[in-house]
Amino acid sequence: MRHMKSTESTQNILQELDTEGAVIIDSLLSESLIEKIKNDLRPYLDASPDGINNFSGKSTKRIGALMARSPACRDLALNSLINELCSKFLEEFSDGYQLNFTQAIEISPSETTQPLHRDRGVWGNYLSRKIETQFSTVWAISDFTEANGATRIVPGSHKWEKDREATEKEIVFAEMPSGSVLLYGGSILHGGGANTTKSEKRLAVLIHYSLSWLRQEENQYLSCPPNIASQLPSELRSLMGYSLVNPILGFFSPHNKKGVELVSPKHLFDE
Ligand SMILES: O=C(O)CCC(=O)C(=O)O
Ligand SMILES: [Fe+2]
Repeated sequence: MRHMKSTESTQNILQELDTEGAVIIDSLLSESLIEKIKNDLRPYLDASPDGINNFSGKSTKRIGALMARSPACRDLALNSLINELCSKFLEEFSDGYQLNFTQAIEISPSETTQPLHRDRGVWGNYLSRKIETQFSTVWAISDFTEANGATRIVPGSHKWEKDREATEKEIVFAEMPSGSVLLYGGSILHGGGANTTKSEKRLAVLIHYSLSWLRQEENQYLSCPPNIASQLPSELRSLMGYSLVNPILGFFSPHNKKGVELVSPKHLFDE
């Protein structure tokens, strides 16, 4: 897996994403933001049960609704380098992009490998593979090592025929220090790793963005309803879908507002 610095040109990062299908940007987050993220997430992780099968992971906790639950994770969603890369990565396929999915994933000792998959699978097989569906980020909140469950990636598999299976030799591990971020698209084969350590937990925050005309995988309006969204930066609300996509997609008709019809959800917040 290629590691790049955050000072690398966006063109070079996108070039690597195109050829290999994934890339790591090292050390983007400050120690203090990492601590804030851990503190925000801990009560929810502690209250969450493990998963129920080998995909969700029987020694793995997953929690969503991160924009509502974690002020520190909002900084990740809005990270300017990530948004610049995402915008360029998806611009060919849509008038814009949106927040698609937020999840913290904590992999504990004894977890086995998650089956390799392509994240675009959530939309079925209806879309041409020529259309990129998403831009995905996996933020390392703990260090990621092969032993503690670093994400497994199959470089190049975003250009493979759908049914080709990866051999063990073709799989690499997204090892990275905390504060780094793994980037990939909807078509690359990947999955969470096994945790073979005695006591280390691997903590990640996944923030995925998708084409603004696709149904969001995580329902952002229920995860972060208007009463909470009203306290967030306007830019983040727009990203979650409280906005129009040119010129009319996503309109609503406000209650009790005479003569106001087919407007942007921004009206909810008097914008
Ligand atoms: O936990 C990971 O490293 C990856 C998880 C993943 O790919 C998924 O749940 O879709
Ligand atoms: Fe995945």
